[in-house]
Amino acid sequence: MHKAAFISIIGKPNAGKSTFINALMGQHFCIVSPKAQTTRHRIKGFITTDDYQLVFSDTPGIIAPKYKMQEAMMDAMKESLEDADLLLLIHDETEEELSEEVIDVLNSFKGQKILILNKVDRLNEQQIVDKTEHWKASGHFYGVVPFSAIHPFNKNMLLNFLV
Ligand SMILES: Nc1nc2c(ncn2[C@@H]2O[C@H](COP(=O)(O)OP(=O)(O)OP(=O)(O)O)[C@@H](O)[C@H]2O)c(=O)[nH]1
Ligand SMILES: [Mg+2]
Repeated sequence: MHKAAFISIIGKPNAGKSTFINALMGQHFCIVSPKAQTTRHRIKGFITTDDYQLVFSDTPGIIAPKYKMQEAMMDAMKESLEDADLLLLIHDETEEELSEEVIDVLNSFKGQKILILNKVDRLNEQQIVDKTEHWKASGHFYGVVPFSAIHPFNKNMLLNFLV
């Protein structure tokens, strides 16, 4: 059976959204930089196999907008959610809490939500287990997947999970 899904990638600035899409695509096409707010527009990535097609939409980092361009960036992010089947929140493992802005976006999305606990290359196994359990218990997400966008060893497992 051929499956297709639109997947919206959201998260705070610098969480690793663009690196994440690059990791899944296995080639570089998103802009990645250590400076926050690198992604200003929606960028799409496609993974097509005989069995499925996944379309990823990269989005600007979620912030409380302070000026016009940031408002436009947040509009672009919200627009990406309108046609999404699935939402992936890319979350930096060092962040203990979800920001108010992120929670608002999560609450506005009616489909399934998955938290990607990113940058776990900086953690030991016990820390990974503890943080994964913490986010599972938050009740916001259908699933929580520990990941490292720069060392994506479990990339195929993640793709299978998404499919
Ligand atoms: N250690 C580590 N660093 C990561 C990982 N993923 C991303 N980074 C780093 O985090 C920084 C931000 O990555 P981006 O992919 O540009 O982040 P973004 O969420 O797209 O940022 P904006 O587009 O600005 O919202 C870069 O310096 C990345 O190299 C990871 O899995 N582990
Ligand atoms: Mg980006």
